[in-house]
Amino acid sequence: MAGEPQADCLFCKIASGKVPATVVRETDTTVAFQDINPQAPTHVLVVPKAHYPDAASLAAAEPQIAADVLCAAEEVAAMTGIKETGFRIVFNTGAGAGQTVFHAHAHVLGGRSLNWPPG
Ligand code: IU
Repeated sequence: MAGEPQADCLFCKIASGKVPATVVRETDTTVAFQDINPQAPTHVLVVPKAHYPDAASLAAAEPQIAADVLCAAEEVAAMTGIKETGFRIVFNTGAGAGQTVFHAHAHVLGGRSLNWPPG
């Protein structure tokens, strides 16, 4: 069924606590944890507990949970002090855009100057 946890999905396992991660925030529908390979002084991933392969399919199927992910990203930015200095929320969507883990996730990045356009 759409949104059900997938046994072979790393972020489903992190969201359910089966695989450890440094969790910084959790809500009924989302989990936020430190990226294992940070690209900025603050680099947190926000994932929905429901499994959708990318942010676009999440938004199409569950717009309220997509909004929850965005709100959680804002709260992570406030908690980590990057809201004041500027931060970026990134949803790599599809392998061609650099997505490597096919469970929807927001990257919350900040703590250094961020270039535009991204690479
Ligand atoms: P991407 O947008 O799918 O490329 O992002 C996947 C992110 O997941 C990437 O930044 C990885 O460093 C991160 N990650 C992680 O935090 N823990 C893991 O065990 C694995 C990937 I695999």
